[in-house]
Amino acid sequence: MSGHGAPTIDLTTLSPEETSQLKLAIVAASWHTQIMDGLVDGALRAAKEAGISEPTLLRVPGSFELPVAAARLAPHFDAVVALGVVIRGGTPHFDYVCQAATSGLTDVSVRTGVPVGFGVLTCDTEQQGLDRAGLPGSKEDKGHEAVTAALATAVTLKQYS
Ligand code: DLZ
Repeated sequence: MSGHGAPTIDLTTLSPEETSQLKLAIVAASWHTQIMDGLVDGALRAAKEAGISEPTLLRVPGSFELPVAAARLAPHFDAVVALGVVIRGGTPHFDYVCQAATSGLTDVSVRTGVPVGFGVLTCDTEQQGLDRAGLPGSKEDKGHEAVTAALATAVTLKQYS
């Protein structure tokens, strides 16, 4: 999947009165530290730009644990963002972890009606993760993007709550 075609969602075009009132939780896995640090920094930067100074940040061991953490927090927040990095190895483990994280987070989002931003990188190589981590030299900033998408969705859905 290429990043080509992604929308430009500028948080400054959303009403700061609305976004700054949103309760945001970030759940973040811990594998692949350097890439994860970039994703978490990007997510916190996006939250700050939206006027959310202190989002809840919860760390879990791996991406497999993201859905249960998101499920526990979602009822208490307006938006949840899940961050993780899964890198393909020599066994089918990659597919199971990616599938569990993706379907689990989708289930949380649909079941609770709380937007869950998907900031889980599923990569063939470490370099692909570094390219998307929002680090100096990265081409993309997926932690920032995931927060922006979740907050924009939360603002859109708020009128139907
Ligand atoms: C076991 C495992 C492996 C091999 N690789 C990754 C990975 O690349 N990224 C990640 O977030 N987690 C990985 N894990 C850990 C699982 O997500 C999970 O934490 C363990 O299977 C324990 O439930």
